[in-house]
Amino acid sequence: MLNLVLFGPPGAGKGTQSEKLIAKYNLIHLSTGDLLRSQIAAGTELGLRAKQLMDQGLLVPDEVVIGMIGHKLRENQSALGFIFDGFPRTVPQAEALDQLLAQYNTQITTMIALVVEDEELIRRLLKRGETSGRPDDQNDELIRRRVLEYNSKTKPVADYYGQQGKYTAIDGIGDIDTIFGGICKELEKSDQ
Ligand code: B4P
Repeated sequence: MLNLVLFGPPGAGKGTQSEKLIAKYNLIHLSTGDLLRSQIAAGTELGLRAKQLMDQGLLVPDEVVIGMIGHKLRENQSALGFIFDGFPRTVPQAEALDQLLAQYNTQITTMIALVVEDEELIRRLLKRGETSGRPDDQNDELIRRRVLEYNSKTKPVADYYGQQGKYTAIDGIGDIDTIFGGICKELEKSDQ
């Protein structure tokens, strides 16, 4: 069973590569960003609280995203594997994910980190903001805040998986299909 954490800063290509990976490996895609945006679109209380934080480039509280992922795992108990996109984003989220997966006698198999320098991230997200309508992609200052949140709260998650021997870094700059090829090669290596 393949349980992949696709990791990287905002704009690194997690969502872009997830789409291609789901098609190839028949995995269930769990993106906390997408789950939160669907709560916002539905106008739920959780969505309203999350929107206030997301619009400021801040992370949503751990218990909120852990609860959402726990619910999705229960709904998809017979799945052949998962791709976690944008989750875990803090060490407590990573610890909670291990505990959740242990309930189903499974664990994270690999973490792939897409490495992209800050200025390229900002350029990509500003470009996406021209068409996405996402409030958190709209201005340079807000995007820089998201990158700062990543550097202070999310980066330590890489060490968490590194200590378990599950961390692999992939260059996230360049052609989307070439990056995808590199990820597939790593996954097939770790499956042997
Ligand atoms: P996310 O939805 O996860 O947003 P993201 O990090 O911006 O997306 P992603 O990184 O997937 O974008 P992609 O590279 O695909 O989170 C949004 C917010 O939700 C967070 O800021 C936070 O507030 C909240 N949140 C989510 N999860 C949370 C959690 N676990 N805990 C707490 N809060 C949480 O795409 C970026 C752009 O780059 C696209 O336009 C794409 O076309 C382009 N691109 C991709 N690859 C490229 C390449 N190789 N070359 C050039 N451009 C490329």
